[in-house]
Amino acid sequence: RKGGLKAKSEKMFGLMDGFLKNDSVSLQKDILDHVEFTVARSRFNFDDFEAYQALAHSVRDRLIERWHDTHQYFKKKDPKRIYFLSLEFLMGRSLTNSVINLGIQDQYADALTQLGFDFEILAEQEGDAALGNGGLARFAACQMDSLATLDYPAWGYGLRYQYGLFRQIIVDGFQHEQPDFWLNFGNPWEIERVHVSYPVKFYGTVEEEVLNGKKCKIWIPGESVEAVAYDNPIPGYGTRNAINLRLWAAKPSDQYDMESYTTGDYINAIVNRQKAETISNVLYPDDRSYQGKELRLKQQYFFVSASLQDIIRRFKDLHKNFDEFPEKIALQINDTHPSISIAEVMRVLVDEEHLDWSKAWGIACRIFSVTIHAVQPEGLEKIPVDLLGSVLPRHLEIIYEINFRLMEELKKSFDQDYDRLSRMSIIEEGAVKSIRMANLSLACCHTVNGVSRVHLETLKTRVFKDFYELWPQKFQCKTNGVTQRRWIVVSNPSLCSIISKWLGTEAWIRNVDLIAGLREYAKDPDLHTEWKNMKKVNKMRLAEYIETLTSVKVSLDAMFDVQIKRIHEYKRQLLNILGIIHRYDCIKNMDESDKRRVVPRVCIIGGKAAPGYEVAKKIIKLCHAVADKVNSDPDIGDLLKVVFIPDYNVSVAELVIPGSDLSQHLSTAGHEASGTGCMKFLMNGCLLLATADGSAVEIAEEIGEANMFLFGAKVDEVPALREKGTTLKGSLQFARVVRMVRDGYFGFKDYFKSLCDTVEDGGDFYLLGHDFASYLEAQAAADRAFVDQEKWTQMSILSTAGSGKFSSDRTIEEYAEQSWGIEPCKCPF
Ligand code: NBY
Repeated sequence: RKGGLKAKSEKMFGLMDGFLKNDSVSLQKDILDHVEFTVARSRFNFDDFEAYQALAHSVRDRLIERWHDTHQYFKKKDPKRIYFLSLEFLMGRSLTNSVINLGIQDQYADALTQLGFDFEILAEQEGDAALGNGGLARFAACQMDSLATLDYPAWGYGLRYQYGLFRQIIVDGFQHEQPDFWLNFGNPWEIERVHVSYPVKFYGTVEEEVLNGKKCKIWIPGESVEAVAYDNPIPGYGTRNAINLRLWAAKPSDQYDMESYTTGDYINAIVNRQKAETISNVLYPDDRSYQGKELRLKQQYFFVSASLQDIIRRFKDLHKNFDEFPEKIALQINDTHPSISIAEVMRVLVDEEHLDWSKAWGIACRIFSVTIHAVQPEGLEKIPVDLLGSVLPRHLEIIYEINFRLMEELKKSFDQDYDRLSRMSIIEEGAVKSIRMANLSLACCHTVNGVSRVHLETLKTRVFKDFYELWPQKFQCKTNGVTQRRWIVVSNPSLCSIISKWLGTEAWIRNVDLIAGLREYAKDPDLHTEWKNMKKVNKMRLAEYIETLTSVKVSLDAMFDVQIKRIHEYKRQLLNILGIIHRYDCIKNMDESDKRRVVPRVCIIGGKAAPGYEVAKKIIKLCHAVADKVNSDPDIGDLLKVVFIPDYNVSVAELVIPGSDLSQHLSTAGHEASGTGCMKFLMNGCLLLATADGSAVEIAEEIGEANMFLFGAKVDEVPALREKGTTLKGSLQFARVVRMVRDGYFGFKDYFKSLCDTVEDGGDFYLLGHDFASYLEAQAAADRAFVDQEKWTQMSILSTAGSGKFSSDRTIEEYAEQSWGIEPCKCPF
């Protein structure tokens, strides 16, 4: 019977090819069908949102078609697969990206015009999928796009949060958080798989039993929750491949608590069942540090356990012997958040598949690799032993066993060096005994990746020094990248056309190295004209957006100077604001003739503060307080405007980045692991004003320091500067601007006091005072460069031309070759 099915499926495979037609008439009919039968509105009467929904469903059909074909093909070829586990994915919108990657944007635009709609207006109807916090999560999304485009047999696994990252609203200049109801109007980009579900167990006890004369441990769990799969097809560009991002949602288990039904407490039993769903309810909005919270641990184990059951089931469909596991499977853990998967793999192999410990450990060590995104030891996750022991008792035992063996091995090399042994131990002793998830990952993973060269160096010499000395071969640099599909083709179509025109090909969209070909034309006056027009149009769009949101009118002749990212002390938005205050103060003290020489600026800041991060929230308020004062000052006019863009997210970035002239990346050197925002600005020809930190160091190598504005202390100078303490810190200018805030020049004197204290009074851990003078010089250099528009445009072209290295395609090729050992598997057209 199976043989028959196979033959039949091969025949179907042939028939399916091109099953859905993509000419304008077919697309129009298709959209109208979806209006009528999916959205259930009359095809003679539907609004923009309903049109968007119908359009999205029509695109989804085409995604599903390719998705099916790709998975049939993967199954047939059975290549080694990469499974990418991440607790966060910041996908943003799907519509435009999908039609571009499918190669049918023009056809859809045409079909909609015929129906009396505008593609771009409908695209604006879509909300963001914001299942992540910041760089880590957006990088995961860029990697999925590259994996699909480069035809790798990849799966993403994550959690389908009911509420993504909070929406930021600003009331009187203060941040307030509101829930992100992103699923309220349905989500056409996912496919619910009610039949793909697995039980995930928690709590309970561990017992011993004897099996075939051998003592074994069995876990008797106390709670079971069902994980249901939601599949999100990810189309590659210029290929038929569409891979899968499978997100798990928690549902009450069918077998759960049958007891209470029979004892008569029917209502309570139903109510209690619903509690299971809380596991996938909400994303933790903190991107700084791990809090040992039970719900967070349950989220981690929930998605890990479901994913591994799914992966092992797929493996067992075709293979009997676990010896083949490492030849067929690579598991990538995105930061340590999914690292409980190491203990879970061991539990399954030892307790369920009855492999002996060393064989199981040998397999685990060959399949796992990890990428660390944190710089500070405080950013590394710890789970209190008591918590882990209660939620996952068997996993705690397994981790103890892993640690016991690790310590035995370490003793061979480091014998009596107890300090070192205790630093490397997976168990941290102390007031709260905890599990160090990073040490667990380091003990097991064959590769530990840093996200930029500077970052890897920090991992090797500081954070994981002991491990590096033992296993230097594990440590690798994989500098981050971003996808040029979303960050140029989708978000900056005019730039996309210019690049293709001047290179004479669209091939750079798949092979971004070609973009270096623009260098040849960096001085060409015709290219300059096109480039400046493109920038002007993008600035107009941004200016309209700013006016709609904030009622501030901005001049297109001004330099649009942008800092958009999560709000953090180390990212130093405060340095930016103090710089703005300085600029304001200077202009205030100028006579009219000096004023004429000022380069007008629009300073744009955007970003969310973690809800419990008081200092970050004060920075947002200060930004508004300064904006209020400056924007309403008649002495200033268009010379300076300050704007805070609320609710920064992926689609806001898509609008802001193409319209920026200058972007700021101000982290105290040594604190930004990589930074990926800077890469998006670079691709879009925005000049960078940055510290020599994270990926900015590598950007400077690619485009040359002369084409950007570098400033501030270097990574290796920072520790000594901190040592030196408060004396000699800062400049008179710095003291003056901080004093203005302290004295209440912008109001809210008491509220801002503690913020000022962070950079004065023996504080200033992030060295704002030290870097201020150098920052102002870099800003002055940017002003001078902007006056010479030809020079500026040339620098801008060279930025885009030098951005090739920062494509996530390059990053993924490095992972595929150096960490995962996988090959492309391209579904035939
Ligand atoms: O990862 C960021 C880094 O700060 C940035 O330099 C780098 O470019 C980017 C990609 O490698 N890290 C980041 O975004 N981290 C988080 O969002 C995050 C989220 C949750 C938790 C910790 C960090 N957590 O502990 O729950």
